[in-house]
Amino acid sequence: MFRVILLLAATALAHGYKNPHYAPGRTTMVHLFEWKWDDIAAECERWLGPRGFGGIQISPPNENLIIWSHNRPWWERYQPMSYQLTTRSGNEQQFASMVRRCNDAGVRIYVDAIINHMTGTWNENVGTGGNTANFGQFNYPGVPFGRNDFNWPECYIEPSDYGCCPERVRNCQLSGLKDLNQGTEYVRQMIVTFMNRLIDMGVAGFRIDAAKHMWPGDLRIIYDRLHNLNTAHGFPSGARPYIYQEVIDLGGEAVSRDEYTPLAAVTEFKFGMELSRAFQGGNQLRWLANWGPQWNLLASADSLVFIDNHDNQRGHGAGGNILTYKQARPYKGAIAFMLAHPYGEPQLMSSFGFQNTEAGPPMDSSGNLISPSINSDNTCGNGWICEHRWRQIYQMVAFRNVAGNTNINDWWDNGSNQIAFCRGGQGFIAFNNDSWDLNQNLQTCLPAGRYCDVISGSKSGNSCTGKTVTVGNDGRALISVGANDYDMMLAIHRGPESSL
Ligand code: QV4
Ligand code: CA
Repeated sequence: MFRVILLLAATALAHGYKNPHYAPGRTTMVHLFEWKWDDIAAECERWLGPRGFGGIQISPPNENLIIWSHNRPWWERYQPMSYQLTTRSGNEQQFASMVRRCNDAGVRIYVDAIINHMTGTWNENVGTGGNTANFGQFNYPGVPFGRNDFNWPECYIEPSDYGCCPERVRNCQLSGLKDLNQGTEYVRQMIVTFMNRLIDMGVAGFRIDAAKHMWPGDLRIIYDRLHNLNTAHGFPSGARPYIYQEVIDLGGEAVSRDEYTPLAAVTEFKFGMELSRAFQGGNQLRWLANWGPQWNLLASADSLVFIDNHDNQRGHGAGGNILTYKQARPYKGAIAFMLAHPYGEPQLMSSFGFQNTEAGPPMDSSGNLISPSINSDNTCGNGWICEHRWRQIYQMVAFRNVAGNTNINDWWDNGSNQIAFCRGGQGFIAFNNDSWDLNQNLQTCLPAGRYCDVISGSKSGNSCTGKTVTVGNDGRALISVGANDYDMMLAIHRGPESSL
């Protein structure tokens, strides 16, 4: 009996960490990779808030090692020097002001928390906050951490360890990054203090970097010591932070995603891999009719999903052949499917352009980040891609908000790569990834009327700059997506962006 109660209590707690606590009517977060805090605050007010985005994953906010020997690569931010809030993205005061301004605009902030490790061993040893370290001594005075706070004896994770040896995956060094021992009270305290400071400043949750490399039992203790979200930032009282743990589990490893779902949400890497394959033509779209757990994906409520992330868009982490902004047409198709489908908690990637997979974000010769410029057509410049400002993508964020918690109904397919479905009576979408045109009279489930296809254009007064769809009294409409159309999908919904 007691055990049952304990289990129920643990489940209830885990459930608490799986709610992103978006403002009402919002559903989607975007990773603003390597953006500065001041720019994010402005983006919340001028774009993300008004367009209905739910939240932002930010780059790690705590001090990292400056790595000039690799010309300040993006990955230097995954080598912590301390928990002081000073990075190339900004200082503590700028961070606090960003969180306040974004929450006021209805947009939540989620922090990428690097708590598995500190830095590797380097010749350079100064951090973005001015702290130094003695790597040979495992000495990080900025925290402070010393030898006893790390796992001993020192060992390195070998590729073969992933198949056999959970204790090596958890207690050895990932890429030579000095591995903290979260089993010690002092280390937990430092981590919890860091995370609670962020919660008190108004953040809504965390991505737990390298969660696979930490013991679930230690993580549970850390999560349970976190404060409730700050009600002065508009969160309901008693709200637990949203936590999504980075566990790359494509099957066949000694550590499984299922060890982490009892604690909180988990990144579902199979999601982007399978959709990338399908939208590149490696699998027929009709098979997506049962998209979800039947594809061996996590339960929907456990799952943070995305097409690409900052690792696999450049060949780091696991899983090849991931669609990115570089294959714009199929990428937009996969993103539209993700946002139109009710499965999972979706996250968009917003990138800087790159050729070299190590290259850092746009910066000047002193290493200062260069802000994105905003063009008159809403796109970005100065080297920033801003996928979240592509019409086909932000319009689908609005589609998802309108679809709300409806299910899929009236699935249609042509037995190949033309598919269509409704979201209750709220929205309708069709895809054509075949080499011939789609011209069908389909059930849209929408009230009779005229709708603007938010993919090929947008509403302008009472007309549409793209395709107009006329829905009859029976809910049916002629749907056309040519094989050579600029985009492979058509989407209409009951929101103001689409109803004419
Ligand atoms: C090098 C050698 C090592 C050697 C070491 C000695 O490669 O063999 O032991 O020197 O010091 C960078 C360099 C890497 C270097 C390392 C240590 O690329 O060559 O080791 O620094 O100084 C990012 C990058 C890594 C980068 C790391 C730290 O992807 O290349 O390493 O940041 O700067 C697995 C994990 C998963 C992980 C994924 C990449 O299960 O958790 O690999 N994903 C997350 C993040 C990711 C980040 C980390 C984890 C580490 O998403 O961006 O790695 O925080 O799948
Ligand atoms: Ca570890």
